[in-house]
Amino acid sequence: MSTNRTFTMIKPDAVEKGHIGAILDKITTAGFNIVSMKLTKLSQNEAEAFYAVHKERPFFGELVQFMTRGPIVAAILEKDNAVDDFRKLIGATNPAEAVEGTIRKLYATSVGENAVHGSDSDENANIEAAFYFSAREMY
Ligand code: FUP
Repeated sequence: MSTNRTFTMIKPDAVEKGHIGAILDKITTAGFNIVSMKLTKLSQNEAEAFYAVHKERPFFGELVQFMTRGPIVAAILEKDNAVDDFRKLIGATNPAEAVEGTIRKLYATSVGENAVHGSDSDENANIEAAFYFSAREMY
């Protein structure tokens, strides 16, 4: 996968509240092309594997419980400078610190239930995209 791609999830809190459409609109209006997308649900094992980097953190159990409580939308997005530009579009992990107009400022409720994920590097974007999508699902 080229380095102008990033990976995102619309998390269970935002899906439950009916924000899929509004969030996808923000994403495409900001100039990202959707090159892969699916509505899916993580199992306990899948959530633990996806967030393995956080497994020693005190919030790990809560994070896995949250991420498995309902469906998510997983997507690969394409744009110049995708990883950094998408992190700007979603805002800080804690919505209280997120800039006005960012997706987390608009739709997140707490540091845990923060509406969306965005990869933090090209390397992780590749790993995370491959977690959800086969090569033939990346358009
Ligand atoms: P981000 O890259 O902004 O998604 O944030 P991190 O990689 O630091 O954290 C990953 C996920 O862990 C966050 F989306 C939510 C969860 N988290 C908590 O629940 N509590 C914390 O104190 C920090 C992160």
